[in-house]
Amino acid sequence: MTSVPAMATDDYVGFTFFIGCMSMMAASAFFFLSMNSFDSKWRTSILVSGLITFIAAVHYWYMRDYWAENATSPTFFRYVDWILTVPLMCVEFYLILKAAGATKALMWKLILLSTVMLVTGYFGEAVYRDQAQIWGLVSGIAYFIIVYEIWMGSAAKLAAAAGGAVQAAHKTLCKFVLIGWAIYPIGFMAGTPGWYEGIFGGLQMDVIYNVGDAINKIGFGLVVYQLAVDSK
Ligand SMILES: *C/C=C(C)/C=C/C=C(C)/C=C/C1=C(C)CCCC1(C)C
Repeated sequence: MTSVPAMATDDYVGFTFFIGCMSMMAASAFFFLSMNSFDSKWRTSILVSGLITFIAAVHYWYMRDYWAENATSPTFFRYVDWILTVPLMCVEFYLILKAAGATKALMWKLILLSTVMLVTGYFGEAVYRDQAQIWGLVSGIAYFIIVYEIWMGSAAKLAAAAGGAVQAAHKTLCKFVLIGWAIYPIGFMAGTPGWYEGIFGGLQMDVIYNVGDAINKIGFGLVVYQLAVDSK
């Protein structure tokens, strides 16, 4: 029989991996089970909310284990999780704006930008760590283009045209991307060498990422859920 490793009371990384895993599982059950009570128009959106938290739950299971075993950051699992879930969050924007005329081109543009953001981030964090600031900067530029696109670009125009509950939900998702996603570069700066070390170097990268994931993945899903409730 395998035994469960003990967790130190000040192991905040281990604790947030553990609670992150449970929260993502609970959120997935919530989204999946509520799905069929909505109009078919919203079902795909709620399904995607559930897939985002479910994919995260599985990765958190592995990351929690990896941390318990090695006490080092599970960078690989972290980025595999993100490369699957962040594009799905881009799909959410497309899904809620689809009725207002959103095109697949918009969806792919956001997916491409998020992929660039994450691949360059991974290079800085895991592959070329001594050039982390350059890769982080490139990643940050891709991030800002996403922010621009949803706040002021074509996505914003479609949301304005849709009006009502869709516009309100779009606006809230935009705030998640602007404020909630901004948590991640802080984690990156806490965990990589660079000019920012003196400012963020004392913080725990994984705690920051774990808090960011809980806020953004579950929060995003709840915004979509609320939209489905409001337009029932
Ligand atoms: C569920 C996971 C989410 C929403 C992950 C989002 C991740 C980011 C917005 C990461 C952004 C980064 C930068 C903007 C610069 C530094 C490198 C990253 C990848 C941490």
